[in-house]
Amino acid sequence: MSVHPLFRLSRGLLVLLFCLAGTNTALAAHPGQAQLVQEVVRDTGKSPAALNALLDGATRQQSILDAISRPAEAKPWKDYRPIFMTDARIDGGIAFYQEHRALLDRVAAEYGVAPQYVVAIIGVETNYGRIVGRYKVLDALVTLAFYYPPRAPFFREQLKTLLELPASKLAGPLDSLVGSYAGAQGWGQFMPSSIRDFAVDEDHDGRIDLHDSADDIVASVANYLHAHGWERDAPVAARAQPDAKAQAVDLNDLTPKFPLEQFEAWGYAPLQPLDPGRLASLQQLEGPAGPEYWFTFQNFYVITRYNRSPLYAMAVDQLAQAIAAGVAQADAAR
Ligand SMILES: [Ca+2]
Repeated sequence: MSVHPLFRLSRGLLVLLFCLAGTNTALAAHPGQAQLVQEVVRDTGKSPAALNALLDGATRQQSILDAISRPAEAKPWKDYRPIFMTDARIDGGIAFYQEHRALLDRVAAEYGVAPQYVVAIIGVETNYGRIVGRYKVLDALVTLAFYYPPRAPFFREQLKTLLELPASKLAGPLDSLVGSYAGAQGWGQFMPSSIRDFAVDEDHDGRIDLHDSADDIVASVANYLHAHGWERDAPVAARAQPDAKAQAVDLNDLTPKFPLEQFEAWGYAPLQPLDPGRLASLQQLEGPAGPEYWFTFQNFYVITRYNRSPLYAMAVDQLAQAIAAGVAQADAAR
C-alpha cells in the first residue's frame, strides 16, 4: 500500500517539529537565565553563548530541593551533638592535626586562629575531606537560584558569582565542579562568594584549590574566620549556671552585647573564671538532661558566620576542644 503524499508530508513536518523542539531546550532556558546571563556579560564581558551553554547543561534536581528542606540544624542540641562528637570524628581530627601540624601552626601564627578550630570546621563540614558532596555545583546553584523561591535571591547571587570567578580561583572547569546540594565546594565547603572574598592561594601555585591543596584549604578557612573578626586566644563559649532568682533574659542572640558581670547580676554565673568585662550572649540549648545555658562570645559569633546555626558553632567548639585535648595527650605520651 502506498502512503498518501499528505501523510508523508506531515511525517516530515513532525520530524522537523521534533528537531525544533530539541533545539528549543536551549531556547527555553531556565526561568531567569536570560537576565542573569545579561548581567554576567555586562559585568565581565564573558561570552553569552558560553554562559548559556553552561547553564543549559545544568539541570534542576529534585533531590537538591528535597535536601535543602530538611537541614540537620532543625534538630535539638541533644540530637545534633552526637552527629559530630563521635570517636571517629575526634580521632580523624587528631590525625589531621598531626599530619598537617607544621602548616596549621604557620597558618595559626599568620591568621591568629588556633589550629583546632580550623580542623574542627573541616571535620564538621566534610569529615576532613571525606564527604565533599557529589552534586554538580552548577546543578545545585541553578536548581536553588531558579527553582527555590524561599532563597532564590541568595542562590542567584552565588550562581552569578560562580560564573564570574576567574579560573584561577576554581579547582577545574565550571561544569566539572562538584560540591554539596547547596553548591559549597571543597574540604571547607566554600560558597562562591566566600571563594571570591576569603579563599587564599597559600601554596602560591597561582590558583586556589580547595579540593587538593591542604595549604589552600587550611589557610582559606583560617582567613575566613580572621576576616570575620576572630579574636586570637579568646574563648568561644562557656557553660552558664542560672541561680534560683535568675531573670528572664534575651536568649539566643548570636551577637555578644552584654558583659558577663551584667549576666551575673541577672542571675547567670559562668562555671569557669572569665573576665567579667567580656561581652557575651546567652544561649539556651535542649541538652540530654534538660536545658543547658551557655555564654557565647565574639569567636562563637564568628563561627556562626560560617553557618548561621548556634548548634553548628557549639559543635565546632566542642569538637575543637576534644581534638586539642587528644593532640596534647598524644604529645604528652611521647
Ligand atoms: Ca594554590
